[in-house]
Amino acid sequence: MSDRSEFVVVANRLPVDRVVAEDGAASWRRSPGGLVTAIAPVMRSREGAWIGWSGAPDEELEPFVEDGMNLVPVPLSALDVERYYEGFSNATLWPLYHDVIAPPVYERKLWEAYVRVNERFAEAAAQVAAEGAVVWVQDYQLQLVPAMLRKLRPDLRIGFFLHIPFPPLELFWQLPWRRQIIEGLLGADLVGFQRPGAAANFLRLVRRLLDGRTSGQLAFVGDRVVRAAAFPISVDVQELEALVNDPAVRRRSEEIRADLGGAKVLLGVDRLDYTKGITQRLQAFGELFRDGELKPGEAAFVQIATPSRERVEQYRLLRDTIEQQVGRTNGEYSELGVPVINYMHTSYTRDELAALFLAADVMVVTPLRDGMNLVAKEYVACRADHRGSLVLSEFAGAADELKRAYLVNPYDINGLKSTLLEALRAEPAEQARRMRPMRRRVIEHDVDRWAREFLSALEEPQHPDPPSAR
Ligand code: ADQ
Repeated sequence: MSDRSEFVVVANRLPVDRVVAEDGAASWRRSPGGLVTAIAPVMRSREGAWIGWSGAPDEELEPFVEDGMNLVPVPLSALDVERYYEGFSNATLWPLYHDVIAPPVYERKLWEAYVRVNERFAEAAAQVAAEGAVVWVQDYQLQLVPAMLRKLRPDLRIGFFLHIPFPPLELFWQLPWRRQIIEGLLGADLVGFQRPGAAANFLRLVRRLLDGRTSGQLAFVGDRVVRAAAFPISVDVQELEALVNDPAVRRRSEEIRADLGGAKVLLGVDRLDYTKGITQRLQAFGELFRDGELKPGEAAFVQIATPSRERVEQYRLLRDTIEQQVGRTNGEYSELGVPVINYMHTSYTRDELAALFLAADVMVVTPLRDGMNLVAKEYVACRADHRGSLVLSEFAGAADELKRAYLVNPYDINGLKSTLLEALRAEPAEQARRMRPMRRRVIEHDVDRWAREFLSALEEPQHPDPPSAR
């Protein structure tokens, strides 16, 4: 690998997962997901480097090349994982940035670990980046990196993208380290968010917390100008279209429908996370049987929940809650061999997911808060047949673009119930009328376009002069 790179991505995780073969031999495989797909071509054409953690604690690895990408591992000790990753990132920032759905944990030792690990990432980036290189920092785990890196390497062009929501001032104000986080982000030249409202929240904090000046999307920080704007992330439409055109995937989708005995299929696909509104949607669905609106065999819910953050207390509790709820609902309303909810706590391959999307009459995406939600866009990208209905929470970033979905407030269980019924009963013509414009949007704004637009905004020539001082 060449010494220094013109393009550097800094993310909590490397874009590869370790796979262990039956004979015990370990190798790397590119991680699934749009981010890697979108950035991989840029990495190759610019001989870029990707800085991130391997996923295993206490592991020191030398830089290596995989799938044409230069990978630079940053080690995390078991204590770092506990305090920086599970602690400050996932027990403090995650709930704070998602409307405090769960109470955030504010602990000084978690913050100290966050600072220490952010420094390590910034130092790694400073070593790898060539003179004047473009560095793109990803997500909430690394919000201090832009300022730390700028201090070490003022020559770099630094971008930051936040994949999760950015909270309003009234919530962000709780954070004991609120000032440091805003100053950390202001080290970037461009700070990207999923929604325009998030960028506005950030700029308001710059004014109120730092007494900074802003104008439109720009913040004026000393002699620098920082731009904050929305770049809604998307999916790899080509990959999904290829999957649903695969005869094996189509056959599998028929099989799934047959296994469910001809019932209408409602589908939920999420990481098992309290932000995703899984309990609310299952509650609403169960009540439709109680009310006699649905009968077993007429409609079946398939809920796939990927195991996630299982060492964080709130996630363990949520798993128990959902499993109890599924058990109770099935216990009350199922008939022999005809469960009303099919619940799978596991990760699926992309093929199997695509088959499920094709099999689903109603895709149910009801997060209480979500930066974007790619599942909603994946469903739309898979439905080239213009069939199926999408029920989508107003609190997902995707609702800004997928306006023809059945939009719901997931806290409103009665509203959710009537919307599920409406979506279930939609005629094919109505399904197509809604699906067509949503597909147009997703096809035109795919993940490639997202990466290109962010990077060209980052590389644009300098912004206008700051307005004169007040
Ligand atoms: P997540 O919270 O992880 O992402 P989401 O956007 O829905 O949420 O992405 C999940 C991805 O994992 C999707 O591609 C989905 O297909 C896949 N997935 C989910 N369950 C799966 C399963 N059981 N098996 C296999 N794959 C599964 C964060 C933010 C989002 C934002 C994204 C990207 O919280 O708001 O959209 O980053 O910026």
